[in-house]
Amino acid sequence: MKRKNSLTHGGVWLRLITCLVIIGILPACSSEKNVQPIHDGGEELIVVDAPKSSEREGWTLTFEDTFTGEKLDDKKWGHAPEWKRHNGQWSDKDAYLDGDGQLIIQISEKEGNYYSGAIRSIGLFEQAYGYYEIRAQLPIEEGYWTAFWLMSDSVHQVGGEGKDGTEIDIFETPFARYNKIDHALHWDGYEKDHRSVGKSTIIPEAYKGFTTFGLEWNEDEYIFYVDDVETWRTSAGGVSQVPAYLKITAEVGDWAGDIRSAKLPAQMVVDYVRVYEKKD
Ligand SMILES: [Ca+2]
Repeated sequence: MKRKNSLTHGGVWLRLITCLVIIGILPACSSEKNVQPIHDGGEELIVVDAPKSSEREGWTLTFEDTFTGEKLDDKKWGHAPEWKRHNGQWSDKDAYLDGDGQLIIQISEKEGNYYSGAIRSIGLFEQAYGYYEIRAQLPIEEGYWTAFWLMSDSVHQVGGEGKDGTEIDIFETPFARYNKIDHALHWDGYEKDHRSVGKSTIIPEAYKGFTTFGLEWNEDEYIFYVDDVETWRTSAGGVSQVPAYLKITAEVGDWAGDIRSAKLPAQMVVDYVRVYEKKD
């Protein structure tokens, strides 16, 4: 299902899967970068972009979307309202399934106006604590950023630190042009009492092919991962104790640089989203 896209988006890296999964002979393996073709008697046997198993030791899967089918699953997601956002506007038509197993979050331009895709699980799936993971291929131009984040409407409640609601940005890419991946927390609204902390890490590999971004959120701290490597650990704001919904978005804004240099439409390609809760 995913061969065409994987090869198309592979660029100079041939996105070949690390392992042949021959049931009972070779175990599945999870690393998807720096992959070599596997030869068998002169014939190249290649499994492209085999999905990583959804099993996670010590965790129970509570939400999964692999974005198969032709239409976004309305039992899991809705489009975010077509609000104006910074220098652009969210637009339903810029968040869609490609029919080949992937979600597309697009950034587009029409008559000098900029649009981007955004979906969210508000009212459909909300959870406190757990492990949250997205696998996506990110665009790397200026003028827009992509993000996977968790949101609670109670983030607007001033006081109580972030314990009564925190915006948790599992990843965002305002500094893609510097090869940076950003994580951030926001709480106590977005006005004068707004508090925020963040971590920015230079990870060029994150912009090459598909990358996983993960968050463990437990009662004591948040732990952020890029391709299963820990990038930030914090308990800032006291750690939110309330359920949050998922958001996958792109936005256009000066923060990310000059949109006029971007080749549009541009796309973030999302392979899957998975959420887990810790087993007792
Ligand atoms: Ca608060």
